[in-house]
Amino acid sequence: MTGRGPIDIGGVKIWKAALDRATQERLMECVERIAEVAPFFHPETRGGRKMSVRMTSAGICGWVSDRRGYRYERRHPAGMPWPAMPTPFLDLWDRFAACDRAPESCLVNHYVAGVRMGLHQDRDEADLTAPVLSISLGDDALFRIGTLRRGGPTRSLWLSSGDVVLLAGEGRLVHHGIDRIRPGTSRIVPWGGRINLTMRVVTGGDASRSEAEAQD
Ligand code: MD6
Ligand code: FE
Repeated sequence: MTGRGPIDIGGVKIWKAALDRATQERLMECVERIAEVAPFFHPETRGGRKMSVRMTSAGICGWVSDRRGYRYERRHPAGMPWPAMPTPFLDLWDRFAACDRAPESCLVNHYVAGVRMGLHQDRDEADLTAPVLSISLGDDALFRIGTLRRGGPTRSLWLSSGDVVLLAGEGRLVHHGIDRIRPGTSRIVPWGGRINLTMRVVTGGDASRSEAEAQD
């Protein structure tokens, strides 16, 4: 059940309170298991600054950033492969993403007080027609949604634990970011703060799929 229909802001779909407490706890257990295998790290920007958000990933590839820039990699910066995409994550993709391709990566972001994520587009994936699905767990976060154009008008709304956001179709390349979290507003995350999961298809569409099939 997805409850009421989603809110639509500039093509970004938001389902408030879409996940019940038991589901949120199950997802959080998956995150804890991911972090045991592939510990959270502070990615570095190309300029050599550490990002304030901590990250890790699950799936066949994970998002990394360092002085060489950002990209998807098959391994964690410490060298281990990323843990497999947990089944409960795949279930959410099936429920919300309306995409015939499976997600190949789930980026796990951890926010604590003072951490923000600047306005950005998600465009490091080869197939920009595939959606990005985002799940919020833990403390409330002020989510800012802009337009396709940088510097356009923005609208903000609070995301809470159990909210689901989909960037698809005309909303896929909309600028968005997190201005701040409201610490202590949830107890779902055992370390405190907020966890955001973003699931994506990373590789190209039909061409790379038939290539992969040809190698089977
Ligand atoms: C966050 N979210 O909620 C940041 N990206 O912490 C994102 O950057 C995001 O919510 C792609 C699709 C949905 C998102
Ligand atoms: Fe994003």
